[in-house]
Amino acid sequence: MAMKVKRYEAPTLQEALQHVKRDLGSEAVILQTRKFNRGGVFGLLGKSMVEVLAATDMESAGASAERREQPRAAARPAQSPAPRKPAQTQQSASPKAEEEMRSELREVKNALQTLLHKSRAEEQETVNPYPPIFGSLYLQLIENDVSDALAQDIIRAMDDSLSEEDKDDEEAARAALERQLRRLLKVSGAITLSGREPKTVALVGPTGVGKTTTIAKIATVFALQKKKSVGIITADTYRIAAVEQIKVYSEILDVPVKVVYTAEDMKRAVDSFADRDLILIDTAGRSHWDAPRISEIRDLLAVCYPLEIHLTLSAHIRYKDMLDISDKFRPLAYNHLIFTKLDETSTYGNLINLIASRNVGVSYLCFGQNVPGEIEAASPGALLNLVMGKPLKQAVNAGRER
Ligand SMILES: Nc1nc2c(ncn2[C@@H]2O[C@H](COP(=O)(O)OP(=O)(O)OP(=O)(O)O)[C@@H](O)[C@H]2O)c(=O)[nH]1
Ligand SMILES: [Mg+2]
Repeated sequence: MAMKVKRYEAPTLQEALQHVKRDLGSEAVILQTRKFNRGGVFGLLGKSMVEVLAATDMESAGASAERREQPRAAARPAQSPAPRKPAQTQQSASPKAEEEMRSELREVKNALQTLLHKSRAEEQETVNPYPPIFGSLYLQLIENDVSDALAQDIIRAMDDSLSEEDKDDEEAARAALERQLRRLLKVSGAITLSGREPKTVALVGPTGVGKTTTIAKIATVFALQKKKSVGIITADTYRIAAVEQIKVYSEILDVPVKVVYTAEDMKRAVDSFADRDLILIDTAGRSHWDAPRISEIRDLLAVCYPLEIHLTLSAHIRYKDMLDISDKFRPLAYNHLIFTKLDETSTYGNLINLIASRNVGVSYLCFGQNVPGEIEAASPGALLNLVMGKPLKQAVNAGRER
């Protein structure tokens, strides 16, 4: 097999890999990655760069280049039908030119072998060559916003879990990826009612993420579909419209609502719903940097224990913000995660980035403004599909089909 080997440089591994994919196609094998500093004085203060050495066989490189050519060819004016030169040139290469090319390739291969041996001996940041399918699965994860560190962990774990002959088998590699992802996904799923005692559930989180809307969606599922008795308590007296908003939902759903201002009010409201199956508590949205206001919520909820606390997050925010929010809301001791606004993004890697780094299960996935509807209990299948880039509606329905 004739190999084509190329070297790429970019500020991040992700960008370098995107160049590789664009240039050599998704079958490319990553032979080596290395970090180095560009510029600066004596190697100090330079710009941190990543070098990637990638290889592909000539055929698939040609095929991927051809695929890239197609849109341009289609856009060409009809009066200038250019003949497909590159293919002809390749076919009519003289035996001498072909032999020269072969010998060049042999040299490249030899140089590569030496380089790989050397790098294995000296470099700690070297990625061992993986089979091509690992490369394309890795890129698929990166394209869906799975963090580079997590994607590398997943690929390493796949490599460890597969036998040598299964490593080249696409189906086996995909199944291994699915197993690794499932291992990372923590899912708590729908709220379960505990029996005689009412189940008390509070939603907390940043401003405007959809807490009130999600409370209304959950109330609909339990009150209308499951025919359970539901009570809603709102502690969001901060915004003028907030109380009105929840009252409108409670009237439509025919579910009683209590508005509370203090911990004593909260205690009375919870006690008054002692005959209910489910008590849903809506709280005011708080900036995660506003620790005093977050502790006000903690004081209000302290009188409701035992209760479930679901931290509600918009799926479209940056991973760094998700991490900060999930840290700053820790004083509330939340024990579930809800992701809303799945419909406002198209990549879902952040969900698994966060889930893998926090020991909390996902309860619900929300994907639209409509009440009722546009909510699904989280399932491993749905999260897996989202992370692997399946279309939203298809992905979230997966849980129901299983
Ligand atoms: N696209 C989309 N919009 C949503 C979703 N959930 C809620 N929204 C919208 O987001 C906006 C804020 O929703 P709320 O339910 O008021 O959010 P909140 O978290 O209660 O807001 P605060 O109480 O002010 O913190 C509204 O316009 C909702 O219709 C969702 O899953 N997808
Ligand atoms: Mg609200």
